[in-house]
Amino acid sequence: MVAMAPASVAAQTTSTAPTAASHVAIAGFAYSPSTLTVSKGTTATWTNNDSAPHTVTSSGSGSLNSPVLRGGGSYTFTFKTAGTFSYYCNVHPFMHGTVVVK
Ligand SMILES: [Cu+2]
Repeated sequence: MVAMAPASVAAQTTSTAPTAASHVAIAGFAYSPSTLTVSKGTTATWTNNDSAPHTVTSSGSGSLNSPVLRGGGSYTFTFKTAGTFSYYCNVHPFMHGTVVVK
């Protein structure tokens, strides 16, 4: 007879990255949240809740480059590299947002 060792059940640790909302609402001529923090590989979605058109356009050399989003329109982008990415609205350059990818 071979004694069977009890199987040890490893405690499952679910890594909880700070709940990274991956959605940005565009409303009232502002991005909300204005700073979105996500983990690498996250697909973020912007949805324009205004009736005015908006864009999601990288400042500098970033890759965000949405078409003009009409009311109800949305844009998605998958962040594959870590970093801090600033963007603005091409129609209303006073609108600014940032995505921090960890
Ligand atoms: Cu705009």
